[in-house]
Amino acid sequence: MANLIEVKVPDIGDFTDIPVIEILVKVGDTIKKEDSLVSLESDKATMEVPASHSGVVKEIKVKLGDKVSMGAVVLLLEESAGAMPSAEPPPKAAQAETKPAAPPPPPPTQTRTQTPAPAYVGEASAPRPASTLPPQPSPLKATNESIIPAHVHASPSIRKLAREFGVDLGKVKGSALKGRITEDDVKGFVKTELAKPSSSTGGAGGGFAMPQMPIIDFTKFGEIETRALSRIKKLSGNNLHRNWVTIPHVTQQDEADITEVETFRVKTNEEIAKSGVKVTMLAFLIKASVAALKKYPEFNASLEPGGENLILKKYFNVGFAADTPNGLVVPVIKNADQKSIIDIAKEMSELAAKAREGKLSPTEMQGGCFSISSLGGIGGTFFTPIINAPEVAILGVSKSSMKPIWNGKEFVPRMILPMSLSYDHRVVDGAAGARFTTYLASLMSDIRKLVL
Ligand code: CAO
Repeated sequence: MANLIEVKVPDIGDFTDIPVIEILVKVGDTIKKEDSLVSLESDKATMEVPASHSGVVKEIKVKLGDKVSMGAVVLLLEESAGAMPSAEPPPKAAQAETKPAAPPPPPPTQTRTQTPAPAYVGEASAPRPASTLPPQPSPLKATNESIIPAHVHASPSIRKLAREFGVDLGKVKGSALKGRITEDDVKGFVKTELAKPSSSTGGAGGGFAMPQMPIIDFTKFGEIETRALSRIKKLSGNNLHRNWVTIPHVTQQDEADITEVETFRVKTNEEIAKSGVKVTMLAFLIKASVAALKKYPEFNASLEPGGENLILKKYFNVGFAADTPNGLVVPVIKNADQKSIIDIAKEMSELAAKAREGKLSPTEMQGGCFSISSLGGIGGTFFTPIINAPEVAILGVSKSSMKPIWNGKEFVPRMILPMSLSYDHRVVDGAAGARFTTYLASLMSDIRKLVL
Protein backbone atom coordinates (compact mmCIF):
# COMPACT_ATOMS: atom_id res chain seq x y z
CA MET A 1 0.00 0.00 0.00
CA ALA A 2 1.30 3.46 -0.90
CA ASN A 3 2.53 5.78 1.81
CA LEU A 4 0.85 9.14 2.29
CA ILE A 5 3.47 11.65 3.30
CA GLU A 6 2.73 15.00 4.84
CA VAL A 7 5.31 17.51 3.64
CA LYS A 8 5.77 20.34 6.10
CA VAL A 9 7.66 23.61 6.14
CA PRO A 10 11.05 22.69 7.55
CA ASP A 11 13.22 24.49 10.03
CA ILE A 12 13.78 27.88 8.43
CA GLY A 13 15.64 29.60 11.19
CA ASP A 14 14.12 32.74 12.65
CA PHE A 15 11.49 33.11 9.98
CA THR A 16 7.78 32.91 10.80
CA ASP A 17 4.62 33.80 8.88
CA ILE A 18 6.34 33.73 5.52
CA PRO A 19 4.11 34.26 2.49
CA VAL A 20 3.79 31.54 -0.10
CA ILE A 21 4.69 33.30 -3.38
CA GLU A 22 4.65 30.39 -5.79
CA ILE A 23 3.11 26.94 -5.92
CA LEU A 24 5.25 24.96 -8.29
CA VAL A 25 3.21 21.73 -8.49
CA LYS A 26 -0.42 20.74 -8.82
CA VAL A 27 -2.52 17.82 -7.66
CA GLY A 28 -1.78 14.75 -9.76
CA ASP A 29 1.78 15.82 -10.64
CA THR A 30 4.35 13.09 -10.43
CA ILE A 31 7.39 14.57 -8.82
CA LYS A 32 10.87 13.44 -8.04
CA LYS A 33 12.69 13.75 -4.77
CA GLU A 34 14.26 17.22 -4.48
CA ASP A 35 11.80 18.79 -6.91
CA SER A 36 10.70 22.21 -5.69
CA LEU A 37 7.16 22.27 -4.32
CA VAL A 38 6.48 25.83 -3.18
CA SER A 39 8.40 29.09 -2.83
CA LEU A 40 8.34 31.14 0.31
CA GLU A 41 9.56 34.66 0.51
CA SER A 42 10.35 36.68 3.58
CA ASP A 43 11.65 40.24 3.70
CA LYS A 44 15.12 38.86 3.54
CA ALA A 45 15.13 35.59 1.71
CA THR A 46 13.45 33.47 -0.89
CA MET A 47 13.26 29.78 -0.14
CA GLU A 48 11.80 26.78 -1.79
CA VAL A 49 10.57 23.63 -0.16
CA PRO A 50 11.81 20.55 -2.00
CA ALA A 51 10.14 17.14 -2.04
CA SER A 52 11.56 14.67 0.39
CA HIS A 53 10.37 11.74 -1.71
CA SER A 54 9.34 10.89 -5.22
CA GLY A 55 5.61 10.45 -5.60
CA VAL A 56 2.29 11.88 -6.71
CA VAL A 57 0.83 15.08 -5.26
CA LYS A 58 -2.49 14.17 -3.66
CA GLU A 59 -3.48 17.42 -2.02
CA ILE A 60 -2.04 20.91 -1.73
CA LYS A 61 -2.60 22.39 1.69
CA VAL A 62 -1.47 25.96 1.05
CA LYS A 63 -2.48 28.66 -1.37
CA LEU A 64 -0.75 31.74 -2.70
CA GLY A 65 -0.39 34.41 -0.07
CA ASP A 66 -0.82 32.03 2.87
CA LYS A 67 1.60 32.82 5.63
CA VAL A 68 3.40 29.76 6.90
CA SER A 69 5.92 28.92 9.58
CA MET A 70 7.97 25.88 10.37
CA GLY A 71 5.78 22.77 10.66
CA ALA A 72 2.93 23.99 8.44
CA VAL A 73 1.70 21.25 6.12
CA VAL A 74 2.44 22.16 2.52
CA LEU A 75 1.02 19.13 0.73
CA LEU A 76 0.24 15.44 0.88
CA LEU A 77 2.38 13.22 -1.27
CA GLU A 78 1.65 9.62 -2.16
CA GLU A 79 4.97 7.94 -2.34
CA SER A 80 5.58 6.12 -5.61
CA ALA A 81 4.97 2.40 -5.41
CA GLY A 82 8.26 0.61 -5.04
CA ALA A 83 10.12 3.75 -4.11
CA MET A 84 12.49 3.29 -1.26
CA PRO A 85 11.73 5.41 1.78
CA SER A 86 14.19 8.20 2.20
CA ALA A 87 17.24 7.19 4.13
CA GLU A 88 18.15 10.80 4.78
CA PRO A 89 16.90 12.82 7.72
CA PRO A 90 15.68 16.33 7.16
CA PRO A 91 18.97 18.15 6.75
CA LYS A 92 19.46 21.09 9.06
CA ALA A 93 21.55 24.15 8.63
CA ALA A 94 24.33 22.74 10.71
CA GLN A 95 24.23 19.49 8.80
CA ALA A 96 24.51 20.92 5.37
CA GLU A 97 28.23 20.43 5.14
CA THR A 98 28.39 17.07 6.93
CA LYS A 99 27.02 13.72 6.00
CA PRO A 100 23.98 13.00 8.15
CA ALA A 101 23.54 9.69 9.88
CA ALA A 102 20.71 7.61 8.41
CA PRO A 103 17.71 7.31 10.73
CA PRO A 104 15.79 4.06 10.88
CA PRO A 105 13.19 3.85 8.10
CA PRO A 106 9.69 4.69 9.29
CA PRO A 107 6.89 2.13 9.30
CA PRO A 108 5.71 1.84 5.69
CA THR A 109 1.97 2.26 6.21
CA GLN A 110 2.10 5.10 8.63
CA THR A 111 1.40 8.71 7.61
CA ARG A 112 4.66 10.44 8.18
CA THR A 113 5.72 14.00 8.59
CA GLN A 114 8.72 15.12 6.62
CA THR A 115 10.50 18.40 6.98
CA PRO A 116 12.97 18.63 4.15
CA ALA A 117 15.38 21.51 4.11
CA PRO A 118 14.13 24.45 2.12
CA ALA A 119 16.26 25.35 -0.79
CA TYR A 120 17.54 28.72 0.25
CA VAL A 121 18.21 30.80 -2.75
CA GLY A 122 18.85 34.30 -1.72
CA GLU A 123 18.93 36.98 0.87
CA ALA A 124 18.21 40.59 0.21
CA SER A 125 19.98 41.96 3.24
CA ALA A 126 23.56 41.74 4.35
CA PRO A 127 24.71 38.31 5.53
CA ARG A 128 23.95 37.50 9.14
CA PRO A 129 26.01 35.48 11.58
CA ALA A 130 25.98 31.79 10.74
CA SER A 131 24.07 30.92 13.88
CA THR A 132 21.09 33.02 12.79
CA LEU A 133 21.12 32.02 9.16
CA PRO A 134 18.29 30.00 7.78
CA PRO A 135 19.25 26.63 6.38
CA GLN A 136 22.31 26.82 4.19
CA PRO A 137 21.91 27.12 0.48
CA SER A 138 21.04 23.74 -0.82
CA PRO A 139 22.76 22.65 -3.99
CA LEU A 140 19.61 23.88 -5.67
CA LYS A 141 19.65 21.77 -8.75
CA ALA A 142 21.92 23.39 -11.29
CA THR A 143 22.36 26.67 -9.44
CA ASN A 144 25.19 28.46 -11.13
CA GLU A 145 26.58 30.71 -8.45
CA SER A 146 28.72 32.55 -10.94
CA ILE A 147 25.66 34.10 -12.56
CA ILE A 148 23.21 34.05 -9.66
CA PRO A 149 24.51 36.05 -6.75
CA ALA A 150 22.90 35.38 -3.41
CA HIS A 151 21.90 38.98 -2.66
CA VAL A 152 19.23 39.25 -5.36
CA HIS A 153 15.59 38.91 -4.52
CA ALA A 154 14.06 36.42 -6.94
CA SER A 155 12.00 33.29 -6.70
CA PRO A 156 13.44 29.92 -7.68
CA SER A 157 11.52 29.82 -10.94
CA ILE A 158 12.92 33.21 -11.90
CA ARG A 159 16.38 32.00 -10.98
CA LYS A 160 15.81 28.95 -13.14
CA LEU A 161 14.71 31.21 -16.01
CA ALA A 162 17.81 33.35 -15.51
CA ARG A 163 20.01 30.26 -15.59
CA GLU A 164 18.40 29.13 -18.84
CA PHE A 165 19.07 32.51 -20.46
CA GLY A 166 22.51 32.82 -18.84
CA VAL A 167 21.42 36.05 -17.19
CA ASP A 168 23.37 37.51 -14.30
CA LEU A 169 20.52 38.34 -11.92
CA GLY A 170 22.80 40.76 -10.10
CA LYS A 171 22.47 43.05 -13.13
CA VAL A 172 18.68 42.86 -13.37
CA LYS A 173 16.60 45.57 -11.71
CA GLY A 174 13.62 44.12 -9.88
CA SER A 175 10.34 45.91 -10.50
CA ALA A 176 8.16 44.11 -7.97
CA LEU A 177 7.64 44.81 -4.31
CA LYS A 178 10.91 45.19 -2.42
CA GLY A 179 12.84 45.04 -5.68
CA ARG A 180 11.93 41.42 -6.35
CA ILE A 181 12.82 40.36 -9.88
CA THR A 182 9.93 39.18 -12.02
CA GLU A 183 9.78 37.12 -15.20
CA ASP A 184 9.19 40.32 -17.21
CA ASP A 185 12.28 41.90 -15.65
CA VAL A 186 14.43 38.97 -16.82
CA LYS A 187 12.89 38.97 -20.30
CA GLY A 188 13.25 42.75 -20.58
CA PHE A 189 16.90 42.44 -19.58
CA VAL A 190 17.50 39.79 -22.25
CA LYS A 191 15.81 41.95 -24.91
CA THR A 192 17.90 44.96 -23.97
CA GLU A 193 21.09 42.91 -24.06
CA LEU A 194 20.23 41.42 -27.44
CA ALA A 195 19.54 44.85 -28.88
CA LYS A 196 23.04 45.95 -27.99
CA PRO A 197 25.62 45.73 -30.77
CA SER A 198 28.04 42.85 -30.42
CA SER A 199 31.64 43.63 -29.52
CA SER A 200 32.62 42.71 -33.08
CA THR A 201 30.72 45.76 -34.27
CA GLY A 202 32.49 48.05 -31.89
CA GLY A 203 34.77 49.41 -34.58
CA ALA A 204 38.48 49.86 -34.64
CA GLY A 205 38.47 52.11 -31.59
CA GLY A 206 37.47 49.22 -29.33
CA GLY A 207 36.09 49.55 -25.85
CA PHE A 208 32.73 50.65 -27.21
CA ALA A 209 29.93 49.89 -24.81
CA MET A 210 26.54 51.49 -24.74
CA PRO A 211 25.09 52.44 -21.39
CA GLN A 212 21.85 50.65 -20.69
CA MET A 213 18.64 52.55 -21.42
CA PRO A 214 16.97 53.40 -18.13
CA ILE A 215 13.65 51.67 -17.51
CA ILE A 216 11.19 54.41 -16.63
CA ASP A 217 7.70 54.06 -15.28
CA PHE A 218 6.02 56.81 -17.32
CA THR A 219 2.74 56.40 -15.45
CA LYS A 220 4.42 58.36 -12.67
CA PHE A 221 4.19 61.44 -14.90
CA GLY A 222 0.80 61.04 -16.53
CA GLU A 223 -1.55 58.89 -18.55
CA ILE A 224 0.03 56.61 -21.14
CA GLU A 225 -1.03 54.13 -23.83
CA THR A 226 1.10 51.16 -24.89
CA ARG A 227 0.96 50.32 -28.59
CA ALA A 228 2.61 47.22 -30.08
CA LEU A 229 5.10 47.86 -32.86
CA SER A 230 4.21 46.39 -36.25
CA ARG A 231 6.26 43.50 -37.61
CA ILE A 232 7.73 45.78 -40.30
CA LYS A 233 8.63 48.44 -37.75
CA LYS A 234 10.42 45.90 -35.58
CA LEU A 235 12.33 44.46 -38.52
CA SER A 236 13.25 47.81 -40.04
CA GLY A 237 14.03 49.15 -36.57
CA ASN A 238 16.63 46.44 -36.02
CA ASN A 239 18.20 47.07 -39.41
CA LEU A 240 18.22 50.84 -38.95
CA HIS A 241 19.81 50.47 -35.53
CA ARG A 242 22.49 48.13 -36.85
CA ASN A 243 23.24 50.36 -39.83
CA TRP A 244 23.34 53.54 -37.77
CA VAL A 245 25.65 52.08 -35.17
CA THR A 246 27.97 50.09 -37.42
CA ILE A 247 28.40 52.36 -40.46
CA PRO A 248 30.35 55.62 -40.13
CA HIS A 249 27.87 57.96 -41.79
CA VAL A 250 28.66 61.32 -43.32
CA THR A 251 25.78 63.36 -44.72
CA GLN A 252 26.62 65.74 -47.53
CA GLN A 253 23.97 68.38 -48.14
CA ASP A 254 23.45 70.15 -51.41
CA GLU A 255 20.82 71.97 -53.43
CA ALA A 256 19.68 71.38 -56.98
CA ASP A 257 18.02 73.97 -59.15
CA ILE A 258 15.09 72.01 -60.57
CA THR A 259 13.25 74.93 -62.15
CA GLU A 260 13.54 73.61 -65.71
CA VAL A 261 12.92 69.97 -64.81
CA GLU A 262 9.83 70.92 -62.84
CA THR A 263 8.46 72.84 -65.85
CA PHE A 264 9.25 69.85 -68.05
CA ARG A 265 7.65 67.43 -65.51
CA VAL A 266 4.39 69.44 -65.36
CA LYS A 267 4.25 69.68 -69.17
CA THR A 268 4.96 65.95 -69.56
CA ASN A 269 2.20 65.09 -67.12
CA GLU A 270 -0.24 67.20 -69.13
CA GLU A 271 0.78 65.38 -72.29
CA ILE A 272 0.45 61.89 -70.83
CA ALA A 273 -2.57 62.66 -68.66
CA LYS A 274 -4.69 60.07 -70.44
CA SER A 275 -2.18 57.26 -69.79
CA GLY A 276 -2.89 57.35 -66.08
CA VAL A 277 0.82 57.65 -65.33
CA LYS A 278 2.01 60.58 -63.22
CA VAL A 279 5.67 61.48 -63.48
CA THR A 280 7.00 62.67 -60.13
CA MET A 281 10.29 64.33 -59.26
CA LEU A 282 11.43 61.06 -57.76
CA ALA A 283 11.45 59.38 -61.19
CA PHE A 284 13.86 62.04 -62.47
CA LEU A 285 15.99 61.63 -59.37
CA ILE A 286 16.23 57.86 -59.89
CA LYS A 287 17.39 58.38 -63.46
CA ALA A 288 19.87 61.07 -62.43
CA SER A 289 21.18 58.86 -59.61
CA VAL A 290 21.88 56.06 -62.08
CA ALA A 291 23.99 58.47 -64.13
CA ALA A 292 25.87 59.54 -60.97
CA LEU A 293 26.41 55.89 -59.95
CA LYS A 294 27.89 55.23 -63.38
CA LYS A 295 30.24 58.19 -63.04
CA TYR A 296 31.24 57.33 -59.43
CA PRO A 297 31.23 53.50 -59.26
CA GLU A 298 32.31 53.28 -55.59
CA PHE A 299 28.78 54.46 -54.74
CA ASN A 300 27.37 51.42 -56.55
CA ALA A 301 29.21 49.01 -54.30
CA SER A 302 29.15 46.93 -51.13
CA LEU A 303 31.92 46.24 -48.67
CA GLU A 304 32.86 42.59 -48.62
CA PRO A 305 32.30 41.06 -45.17
CA GLY A 306 35.67 41.31 -43.47
CA GLY A 307 36.29 44.71 -45.04
CA GLU A 308 39.10 43.54 -47.37
CA ASN A 309 37.44 44.21 -50.72
CA LEU A 310 34.85 46.38 -52.35
CA ILE A 311 32.27 44.63 -54.53
CA LEU A 312 31.47 46.90 -57.46
CA LYS A 313 28.14 46.30 -59.17
CA LYS A 314 27.59 46.53 -62.89
CA TYR A 315 23.82 46.68 -62.58
CA PHE A 316 21.73 49.64 -61.46
CA ASN A 317 18.88 48.83 -59.09
CA VAL A 318 17.54 51.79 -57.16
CA GLY A 319 15.34 51.43 -54.06
CA PHE A 320 12.94 54.09 -52.85
CA ALA A 321 11.60 54.38 -49.31
CA ALA A 322 7.84 54.09 -49.20
CA ASP A 323 5.82 55.15 -46.22
CA THR A 324 3.09 52.58 -45.44
CA PRO A 325 0.56 52.30 -42.61
CA ASN A 326 2.67 49.49 -41.17
CA GLY A 327 6.02 51.20 -41.49
CA LEU A 328 8.80 51.87 -43.90
CA VAL A 329 9.62 49.55 -46.81
CA VAL A 330 12.07 49.95 -49.69
CA PRO A 331 10.86 48.51 -53.02
CA VAL A 332 13.50 48.35 -55.72
CA ILE A 333 13.35 49.51 -59.35
CA LYS A 334 15.50 46.91 -61.08
CA ASN A 335 17.74 47.85 -64.01
CA ALA A 336 16.72 51.49 -63.78
CA ASP A 337 19.42 52.31 -66.35
CA GLN A 338 17.41 50.44 -68.99
CA LYS A 339 14.07 52.14 -68.23
CA SER A 340 12.63 55.47 -69.32
CA ILE A 341 11.55 58.07 -66.78
CA ILE A 342 7.92 57.32 -67.59
CA ASP A 343 8.50 53.56 -67.13
CA ILE A 344 10.18 54.27 -63.79
CA ALA A 345 7.30 56.53 -62.68
CA LYS A 346 4.74 53.85 -63.61
CA GLU A 347 6.62 51.04 -61.87
CA MET A 348 7.18 53.21 -58.81
CA SER A 349 3.49 53.98 -58.39
CA GLU A 350 2.64 50.26 -58.77
CA LEU A 351 5.27 49.24 -56.23
CA ALA A 352 4.20 52.01 -53.81
CA ALA A 353 0.56 50.89 -54.06
CA LYS A 354 1.58 47.28 -53.40
CA ALA A 355 3.71 48.44 -50.48
CA ARG A 356 0.76 50.26 -48.90
CA GLU A 357 -1.40 47.16 -49.27
CA GLY A 358 1.35 45.06 -47.70
CA LYS A 359 1.58 42.95 -50.87
CA LEU A 360 5.22 43.43 -51.85
CA SER A 361 7.09 40.19 -52.42
CA PRO A 362 10.56 39.81 -50.90
CA THR A 363 12.17 39.86 -54.37
CA GLU A 364 10.63 43.27 -55.00
CA MET A 365 12.61 44.61 -52.06
CA GLN A 366 15.88 42.86 -52.80
CA GLY A 367 18.94 43.58 -54.91
CA GLY A 368 19.12 47.34 -54.37
CA CYS A 369 22.35 49.21 -55.15
CA PHE A 370 21.41 52.67 -53.90
CA SER A 371 18.32 54.09 -52.17
CA ILE A 372 16.39 57.32 -52.28
CA SER A 373 14.23 58.53 -49.43
CA SER A 374 11.93 61.30 -50.57
CA LEU A 375 10.12 63.43 -48.05
CA GLY A 376 9.47 66.04 -50.73
CA GLY A 377 5.74 65.52 -50.70
CA ILE A 378 5.66 66.22 -46.98
CA GLY A 379 8.07 69.01 -46.12
CA GLY A 380 11.29 69.79 -44.32
CA THR A 381 14.61 70.96 -45.65
CA PHE A 382 17.53 68.60 -44.95
CA PHE A 383 17.77 65.41 -42.93
CA THR A 384 20.12 62.51 -42.24
CA PRO A 385 19.00 59.39 -44.07
CA ILE A 386 20.35 56.10 -42.70
CA ILE A 387 22.25 53.95 -45.18
CA ASN A 388 20.38 50.82 -46.28
CA ALA A 389 23.22 48.30 -45.83
CA PRO A 390 24.85 46.58 -47.65
CA GLU A 391 24.50 49.63 -49.87
CA VAL A 392 27.02 52.39 -49.20
CA ALA A 393 24.96 55.51 -49.87
CA ILE A 394 21.43 56.87 -49.70
CA LEU A 395 19.97 60.09 -51.06
CA GLY A 396 17.46 62.01 -48.95
CA VAL A 397 15.25 64.48 -50.79
CA SER A 398 13.24 67.22 -49.12
CA LYS A 399 10.58 69.63 -50.28
CA SER A 400 11.54 71.98 -53.07
CA SER A 401 10.72 75.67 -52.80
CA MET A 402 11.13 78.87 -54.74
CA LYS A 403 14.20 80.82 -53.67
CA PRO A 404 15.86 84.03 -54.88
CA ILE A 405 19.09 82.95 -56.55
CA TRP A 406 21.84 85.36 -57.66
CA ASN A 407 22.69 84.75 -61.34
CA GLY A 408 25.61 87.18 -61.43
CA LYS A 409 23.49 90.19 -62.32
CA GLU A 410 20.33 89.86 -60.33
CA PHE A 411 18.28 87.67 -58.04
CA VAL A 412 15.94 85.39 -59.93
CA PRO A 413 13.27 83.05 -58.56
CA ARG A 414 14.38 79.43 -58.91
CA MET A 415 12.92 76.17 -57.64
CA ILE A 416 15.47 74.64 -55.31
CA LEU A 417 15.51 71.01 -54.19
CA PRO A 418 17.34 70.21 -50.92
CA MET A 419 19.33 66.95 -51.07
CA SER A 420 21.05 65.04 -48.27
CA LEU A 421 23.42 62.28 -49.29
CA SER A 422 24.56 59.93 -46.51
CA TYR A 423 27.52 57.74 -47.43
CA ASP A 424 29.67 55.12 -45.75
CA HIS A 425 32.93 56.88 -45.02
CA ARG A 426 34.82 53.58 -45.04
CA VAL A 427 34.07 53.40 -48.76
CA VAL A 428 33.53 56.96 -49.91
CA ASP A 429 35.85 59.88 -49.21
CA GLY A 430 34.46 63.29 -48.39
CA ALA A 431 35.65 64.73 -51.72
CA ALA A 432 33.85 61.96 -53.61
CA GLY A 433 30.70 62.63 -51.59
CA ALA A 434 30.74 66.31 -52.59
CA ARG A 435 31.51 65.43 -56.22
CA PHE A 436 28.57 63.02 -56.31
CA THR A 437 26.02 65.57 -55.06
CA THR A 438 27.48 68.33 -57.25
CA TYR A 439 27.13 66.11 -60.29
CA LEU A 440 23.64 65.02 -59.27
CA ALA A 441 22.63 68.66 -58.82
CA SER A 442 24.01 69.56 -62.23
CA LEU A 443 22.02 66.73 -63.83
CA MET A 444 18.82 67.81 -62.10
CA SER A 445 19.43 71.41 -63.20
CA ASP A 446 19.74 70.41 -66.81
CA ILE A 447 18.27 67.00 -67.59
CA ARG A 448 19.51 67.21 -71.18
CA LYS A 449 22.80 66.01 -69.68
CA LEU A 450 21.09 62.73 -68.86
CA VAL A 451 21.00 61.76 -72.50
CA LEU A 452 24.60 62.68 -73.19
N1 CAO B 1 9.31 68.91 -53.50
C1 CAO B 1 8.05 69.41 -53.58
N2 CAO B 1 6.99 68.64 -53.86
C2 CAO B 1 7.20 67.34 -54.05
C3 CAO B 1 8.47 66.77 -53.99
C4 CAO B 1 9.55 67.62 -53.70
N3 CAO B 1 10.80 67.17 -53.61
N4 CAO B 1 8.36 65.45 -54.20
C5 CAO B 1 7.08 65.18 -54.40
N5 CAO B 1 6.37 66.32 -54.32
C6 CAO B 1 4.95 66.49 -54.50
C7 CAO B 1 4.46 65.74 -55.69
O1 CAO B 1 4.64 66.47 -56.88
C8 CAO B 1 3.03 65.54 -55.36
O2 CAO B 1 2.34 66.74 -55.56
P1 CAO B 1 0.91 66.77 -56.36
O3 CAO B 1 0.04 65.82 -55.59
O4 CAO B 1 0.50 68.19 -56.29
O5 CAO B 1 1.22 66.31 -57.72
C9 CAO B 1 3.07 65.31 -53.86
O6 CAO B 1 4.28 65.88 -53.41
C10 CAO B 1 3.02 63.85 -53.44
O7 CAO B 1 4.01 63.12 -54.11
P2 CAO B 1 4.00 61.55 -53.96
O8 CAO B 1 4.40 61.21 -52.58
O9 CAO B 1 2.70 61.02 -54.40
O10 CAO B 1 5.01 61.03 -55.01
P3 CAO B 1 6.56 60.81 -54.90
O11 CAO B 1 6.98 60.15 -56.15
O12 CAO B 1 7.24 62.07 -54.58
O13 CAO B 1 6.79 59.79 -53.70
C11 CAO B 1 6.72 57.79 -52.44
C12 CAO B 1 6.40 58.45 -53.76
C13 CAO B 1 6.26 56.38 -52.45
C14 CAO B 1 8.22 57.84 -52.21
C15 CAO B 1 6.06 58.60 -51.32
O14 CAO B 1 4.67 58.51 -51.44
C16 CAO B 1 6.45 58.21 -49.93
O15 CAO B 1 6.06 57.21 -49.39
N6 CAO B 1 7.29 59.09 -49.33
C17 CAO B 1 7.77 58.90 -47.98
C18 CAO B 1 9.12 58.23 -47.98
C19 CAO B 1 9.63 58.14 -46.58
O16 CAO B 1 8.92 57.89 -45.62
N7 CAO B 1 10.91 58.39 -46.44
C20 CAO B 1 11.50 58.43 -45.18
C21 CAO B 1 12.42 57.29 -45.04
S1 CAO B 1 13.55 57.52 -43.80
O17 CAO B 1 12.68 57.34 -42.48
